[in-house]
Amino acid sequence: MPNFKLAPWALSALALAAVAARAEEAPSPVRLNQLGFETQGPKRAIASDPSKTPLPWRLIDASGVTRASGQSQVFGLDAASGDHPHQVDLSDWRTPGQGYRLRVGAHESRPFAIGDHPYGALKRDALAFFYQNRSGVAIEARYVSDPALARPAGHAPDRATCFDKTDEAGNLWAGCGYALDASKGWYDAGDHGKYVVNGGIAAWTLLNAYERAAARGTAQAFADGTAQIPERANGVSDLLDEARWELEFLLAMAVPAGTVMALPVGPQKPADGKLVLTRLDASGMAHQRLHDKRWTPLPTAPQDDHETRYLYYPTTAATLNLAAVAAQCARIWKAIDPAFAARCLTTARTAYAAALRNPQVYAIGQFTGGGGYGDGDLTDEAYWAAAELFVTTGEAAYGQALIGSRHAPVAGRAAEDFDWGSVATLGVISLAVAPGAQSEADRALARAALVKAADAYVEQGARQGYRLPYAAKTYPWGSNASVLNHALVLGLAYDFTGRPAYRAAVVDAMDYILGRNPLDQSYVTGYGARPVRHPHHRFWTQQADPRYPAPPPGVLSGGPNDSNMSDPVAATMKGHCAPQTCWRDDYRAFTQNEVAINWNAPLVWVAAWLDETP
Ligand code: 9MR
Repeated sequence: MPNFKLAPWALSALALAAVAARAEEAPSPVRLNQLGFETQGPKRAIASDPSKTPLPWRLIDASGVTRASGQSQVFGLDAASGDHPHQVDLSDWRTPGQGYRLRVGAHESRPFAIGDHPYGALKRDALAFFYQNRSGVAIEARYVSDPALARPAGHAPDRATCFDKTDEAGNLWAGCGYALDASKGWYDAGDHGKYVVNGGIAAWTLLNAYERAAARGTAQAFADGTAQIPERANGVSDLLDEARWELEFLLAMAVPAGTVMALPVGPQKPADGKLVLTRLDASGMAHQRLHDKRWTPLPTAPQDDHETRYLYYPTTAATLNLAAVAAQCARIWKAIDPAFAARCLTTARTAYAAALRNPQVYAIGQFTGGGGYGDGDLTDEAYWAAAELFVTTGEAAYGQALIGSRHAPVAGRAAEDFDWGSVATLGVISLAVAPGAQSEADRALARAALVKAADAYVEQGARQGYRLPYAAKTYPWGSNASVLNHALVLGLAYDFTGRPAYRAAVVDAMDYILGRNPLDQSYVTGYGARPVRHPHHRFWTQQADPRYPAPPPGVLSGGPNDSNMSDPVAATMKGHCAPQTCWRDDYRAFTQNEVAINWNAPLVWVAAWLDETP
């Protein structure tokens, strides 16, 4: 020991450093859901060990008594993780408690809990993500877990005109002669952009959580007053209040009647980026994006973003997204707020008609300062919009569009995977669960397609070393949401059939998200012994600058991504990581560790489902 006295401030700095060091738990070779296990639910753990023969395992309670034991199941080499997993199944042990440990061979887990309803807090925190990313309103200290998370309103109002400059490829855009007040909405992700395509699927997912719960009689779980939001005493479900914040923005992104604009028509892929623009009637279409004219640095709090913001040209994809979600809105608010529902329905019809008139305006312009959400296949968007309009109105024209689509459910065929760019299954889900005009036969066909998809996911789980019901060879940007979207379909399949294998697979997916993965990482802030701490976000960016807050609990990291490793952190990992390990808890790793509304939405859905579906 050096023989000198430390100044008191140095002591406290050391103490703080020790606390920080303690907080950063070392990874354990025994991986399990760090939130713990449900008393009655499946309980699977993975130990990574090179042994080719089974290892003995023991479940030890808080007082050191062995409560269960067995032999691990050797999986062999697992491509997704690069590990040699041993699978352990403790499901038969159903006694709640704290401080359990699992010993597998020479390895011992951290203490973990078994209890009822472990997801109650998570579903609320995951929903609070949306309030805290609201644009156009102050985030008040009384509604957040830490006063440092409060902030003045950003982009209030968010009024913008159309981009009227030269884009990155040298195309000159004419502007539009109007400005829209597209205030409200949620910031998309780590950036302050607002995008109709991604807003569409995110809002739909929350609204579907509501519709599914209402159909099952559990909608009171998010009743008025259950969330910490300004609308918590307006007599309306807080889940709906939150989704409406986004809907108001989406509705505001519609192109005014009587607008003629020069837009790119058809799948143009010019080598020099120069687009052919054609003048057409854009009335009722939706602008693709609203964002800053250039990228702002990290950190930038919303209220400190003084960049000029523009509306970027309307696209068919955005228009169909608007049609779909506005149609969903129309049926949900019909009895709650008839005037709002009517506004939604008019917008949905107008948008759908505009998309039929202009079916091939793709998001191919090259603009900086925001994300593209470009998509070259809009047949799934068209199916989704027609499905939502048909469920809501029952009108023959929408029904005909469904029959003619290659995305329509067919007996014996599984529903497609979905994400922001592949949305047909959203329509299938609404046909399967939403109250509406669809026939019982339509409903049954849609359910069968979802059950068939769920069967495939269960099978995928059996082939994965970590048993997650997801088997991509390459992990996409936002892979954690892909895993959770599988869980959403599995949850629905369980609703329809009651088969325990589907519920078990939902748990498998959530186990992976909360720590049963090769990095021993909980991908949700504030949950588990090793939670993500440093997501890519312009305000929750304490790692970049200690004057900014750490993220609130309940925020999902996008997760491992070995399909696009373009950020400075990912670039150093290229070629050196198995798909499930291409991830770092670093705010600069925007391809791996960003947050996004379309990722947190399925976290809300799945956490709520688990909490409300015994
Ligand atoms: O989630 C999007 C992912 O599928 C794309 O591959 C990626 C690159 O285009 O963009 C992601 O979305 C980002 C958006 O463009 C801008 N806001 C942040 C989003 C999440 O990273």
